[in-house]
Amino acid sequence: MDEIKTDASPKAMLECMMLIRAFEENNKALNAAGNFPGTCTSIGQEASAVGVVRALVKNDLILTNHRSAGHLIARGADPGRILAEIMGRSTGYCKGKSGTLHVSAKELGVILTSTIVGGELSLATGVALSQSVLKRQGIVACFFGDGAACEGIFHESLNLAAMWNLPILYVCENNQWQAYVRRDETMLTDHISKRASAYGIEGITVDGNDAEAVWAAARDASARIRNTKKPILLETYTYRLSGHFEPDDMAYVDPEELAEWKSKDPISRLKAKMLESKALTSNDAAQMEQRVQRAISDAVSFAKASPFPESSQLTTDVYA
Ligand SMILES: Cc1ncc(C[n+]2csc(CCOP(=O)(O)OP(=O)(O)O)c2C)c(N)n1
Repeated sequence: MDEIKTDASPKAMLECMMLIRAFEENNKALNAAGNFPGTCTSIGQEASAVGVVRALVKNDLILTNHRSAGHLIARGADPGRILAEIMGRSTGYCKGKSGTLHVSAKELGVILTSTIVGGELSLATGVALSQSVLKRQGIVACFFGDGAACEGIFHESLNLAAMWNLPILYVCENNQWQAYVRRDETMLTDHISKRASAYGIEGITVDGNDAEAVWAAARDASARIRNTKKPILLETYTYRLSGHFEPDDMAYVDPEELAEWKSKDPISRLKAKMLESKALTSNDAAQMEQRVQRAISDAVSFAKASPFPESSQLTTDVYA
């Protein structure tokens, strides 16, 4: 049974980031071995996913993009069911009909992942409108990339949300890449958050490789959204440490830039901080690693043993 997770203790966030990393590395390995679809992994962006998602409460809703495994796992998704979905098995979140690019996990309040870049922005704005009209408590968190922030749909969505006081946290994961194009080839400024002032809303940039800082910023921002019902734009400044879509040898990335960002790896960073302050022992860390590896091998066994959907199911659940 899936359970929404809200534990934001440093230990819980660290283990969750380790699980996301192991899940994504495993997807890369399965793809390299053949007979497994390519996926857009979120390696390097775990602190952004975990920090924001763990700042939400149970009745909040999430809409995300093509790089969604971290958001789903942070919310409490079962890695086995995500993997089953990627492998087209009937035990997956959408009974094997979506792959990673269109996942919806209603039980976790994850309304959709959108493979149409920017698509989630207008849909999330619509969901926030419905939360507002129906006087529901939950706010909406909408994840998108810096590339999506260069599309017209970003401007229309934020302007409308500002005008209509919609309870939405727009989270731009600025990972410096837009597929194979460097961010600085498509925009002259470094920060997406600056655009918030154009709509009369608050814009914040946070170090997206610092899980605790992301969590604090997202928690404060979501509290303000609940109180004021006004949208906020939160930019998590981070880096995509792996390819855009597997397989990807990243030949287009400057090795020095990559090495610099690897030295800011969000997982090693939090782990080192916790070991130093004695909030974590090396034994704790080893146990976490074991639990994570067990979870991944259980996920693989579960997905591989799961059946494909029956052909009679081809047209069921296709329309909402
Ligand atoms: C409307 C649309 N245009 C182009 C694509 C192809 N595409 C998929 S991901 C991507 C890059 C998106 O960059 P960004 O929004 O920064 O997200 P990131 O991949 O960096 O997480 C592109 C161009 C698409 N899926 N949808």
